[in-house]
Amino acid sequence: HAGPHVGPMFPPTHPVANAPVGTPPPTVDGFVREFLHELTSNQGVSLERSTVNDQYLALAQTVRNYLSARWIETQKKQRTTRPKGVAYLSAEYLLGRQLGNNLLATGLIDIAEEAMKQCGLDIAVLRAQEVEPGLGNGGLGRLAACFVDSLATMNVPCIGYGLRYEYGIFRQTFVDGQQVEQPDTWLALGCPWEFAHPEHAIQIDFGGTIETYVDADGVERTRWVPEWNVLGIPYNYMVPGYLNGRVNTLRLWSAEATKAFDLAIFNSGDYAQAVRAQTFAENITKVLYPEDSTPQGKELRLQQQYFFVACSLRDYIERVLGPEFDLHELDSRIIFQLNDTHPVIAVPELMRILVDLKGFDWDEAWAVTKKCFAYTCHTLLPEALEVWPVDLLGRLLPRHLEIIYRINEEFLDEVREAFPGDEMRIRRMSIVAEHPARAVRMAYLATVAGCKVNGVAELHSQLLRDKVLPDFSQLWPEKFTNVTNGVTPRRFLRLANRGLSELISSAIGTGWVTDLERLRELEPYAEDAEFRSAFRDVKTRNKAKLNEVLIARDGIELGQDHMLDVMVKRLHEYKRQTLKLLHIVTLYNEIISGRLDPKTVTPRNFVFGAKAAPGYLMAKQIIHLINAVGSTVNADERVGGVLKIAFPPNYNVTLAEKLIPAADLSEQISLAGMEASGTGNMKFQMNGALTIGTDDGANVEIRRLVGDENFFLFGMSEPEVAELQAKGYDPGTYYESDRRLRGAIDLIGSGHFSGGDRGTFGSIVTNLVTVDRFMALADYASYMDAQERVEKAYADTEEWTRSAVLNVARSGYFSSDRSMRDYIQRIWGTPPAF
Ligand code: 8GP
Repeated sequence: HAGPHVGPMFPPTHPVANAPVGTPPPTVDGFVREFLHELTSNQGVSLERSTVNDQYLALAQTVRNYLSARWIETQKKQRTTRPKGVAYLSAEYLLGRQLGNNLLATGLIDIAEEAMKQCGLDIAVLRAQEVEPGLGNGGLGRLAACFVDSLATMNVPCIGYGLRYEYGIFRQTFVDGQQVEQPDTWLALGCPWEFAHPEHAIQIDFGGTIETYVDADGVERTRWVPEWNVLGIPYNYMVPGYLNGRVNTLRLWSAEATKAFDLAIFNSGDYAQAVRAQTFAENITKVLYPEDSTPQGKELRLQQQYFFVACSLRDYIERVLGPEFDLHELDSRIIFQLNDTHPVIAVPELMRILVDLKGFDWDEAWAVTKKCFAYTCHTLLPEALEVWPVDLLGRLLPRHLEIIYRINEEFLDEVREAFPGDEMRIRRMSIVAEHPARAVRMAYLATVAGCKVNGVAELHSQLLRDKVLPDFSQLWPEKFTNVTNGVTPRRFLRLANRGLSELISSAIGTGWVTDLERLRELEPYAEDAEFRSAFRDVKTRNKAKLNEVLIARDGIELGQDHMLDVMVKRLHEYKRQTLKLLHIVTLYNEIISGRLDPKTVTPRNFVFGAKAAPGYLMAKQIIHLINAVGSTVNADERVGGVLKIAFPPNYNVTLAEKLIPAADLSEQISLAGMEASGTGNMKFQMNGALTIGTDDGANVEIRRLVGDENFFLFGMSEPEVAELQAKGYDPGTYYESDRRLRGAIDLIGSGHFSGGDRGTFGSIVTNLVTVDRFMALADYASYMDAQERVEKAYADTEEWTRSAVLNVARSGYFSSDRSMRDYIQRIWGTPPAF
């Protein structure tokens, strides 16, 4: 790969060392003064009269003041050095709480803690007051948050662009075991981390028609005559690097009406009509679409997508680069990374800007555009690939549709030239699908326009080339590349697992926080009994903390001294939460039918966390079943408490930070060839859980790194899955021939978990036995075997700990810093700036 040389990351320095000139070093006294000042001047209350929310806001303000000086400094330097930067375009950022991370990044954790103590406050209580911004669904959104953290830490200029949803991912509650969605009112008590800039509002157009005209030079040109518009208001968030003085920007857009209010109509007494335009406009950023891995063909969603990329392109071109900049050189200053297909409408938008507004001729504009975009695909599910009906596009963005048609025409000419006479291929590859209805395939548009296309783990990138986009990879093999996902060790190890972090640092120093490969130096400690014992103590303490959290949060009490077996991720059939359930129900069934003595079973807590898309009925039924099995098994005295099932509602980043450090066993059990990568799998490994998993997504790379002896592999491989599918898969044969499996499924079907009602979970049972699209039954026996190996291994405490330590020691590759280095070398060409 030709790319710039990326040297070692800048060594972390103490923040004081590179604080802006004139900034006094932080002291506890100074911090107390600042905090009290914020409390009185911003919240307008005295310490004695303040609420926890006041205190949290004042503390956040104090940290924010400290960061904003560095933020301004970063921008100032960038204006003079003009480096190439990354614009990460993502409809989702699942940020998690900000306070702890920002304290960590500034090196202020201890000072702030002591300062709060001197004020008579417990910083943990203040931190718990923060509501996390849930502006994402799951893996894709959390990945974006990890990436911007890593770029800041690695000193790479980056702007994250996205949407400021007024309501993020819904808050999940359970009513009689069934999911009920509540609005996520994350802004209700104020968000201290955002900076609104209404004076930089950008007008975004929609609808209308296109017309041709002859310009001053006699050239025939096209222009868009839009019908309506809204304003995009930027809200800026600081993205601090870890102890390096850099603060990058996350810019999220909020929609407002151009004309908020019609006074004449209001005065006439029609109040609803007077604010109609406002309501209409503000709907664009009202809520996050709670869909994960399914496209939502909703007009409002297309509005959101166009709104945010149009704002972002205009912002970068007009405000960051400025009117003097020669846009022919655009790729020297920016790469727009498309996080899945949600932002792909940016491609025709850039073409429109260059051709219609800046007077480029088409070929010139296309040459620039092709160099400025790169596309990351995050899925393998064919039904998850976004497609926009031509009718809708034409109505909402008529000029963009026309541009897409022309891109397609020229692209298909290129295909014709490469494969003369192959009309089938032309039809397969067309950006515009003709059946079932005319529609634009956004993944194809992204592939045609992008300078690079990447998958998110080795297996995924290979399947992307071979199965999802085979015609494209044949035409342009050099366009395709892989960047395996990663996660930020700052949030998911240093911050979430303070005990383990301190243990690691006491053994190998603190360098691992920004150079995670250094965890390798822990390998010899796996052989050190004292270290292993300390490692176990950390796990035990993390479990105790988790217990406290779950009791306070949900009144859930886990079994004491149980193995902690965790499956947390969005609820999807391909992820196979049902397979996990079949394991649990089998154990339960064997116990209550007297074939298994509970005293011989390793006591386990099974913890689930999962949200189902509100319209995904099967997923919701599976949630219901997990809860039903949980309440039945937990209450059954015959089990003697050895199996304990917990399903805390509303799994989010905050809960992940408590669950993952406490886990012993990480469940990564998707059908091979379905999970693009997974990132939870990496977080568990990094925190010393062992994985039971299929050869899918990044599990493949995890297993290769930790070694077979430190990983519980089971199930079919992807080629085996393909073979079985080709042969014709019949789940019924597995059901018929496996007594334990049949027993478990029959128990569910019998109404045992639904008060005798066979109907409640009938569709799950029928689906499993007759369809089972994700082959849970085919992998069941192998999964049960692997679980038996888990039991045996767990019984040998020293060996288990040894494996756990090696898992941590070999997790360095899964730092998102490494992912960023790969993007820089393979795709972006944006070396660290200063
Ligand atoms: C997820 C993948 O399912 C997961 O394996 C991967 O780790 C993560 O992306 C980050 O790369 N994909 C999605 O969340 C996704 O496809 N979302 C839908 C909107 C397409």
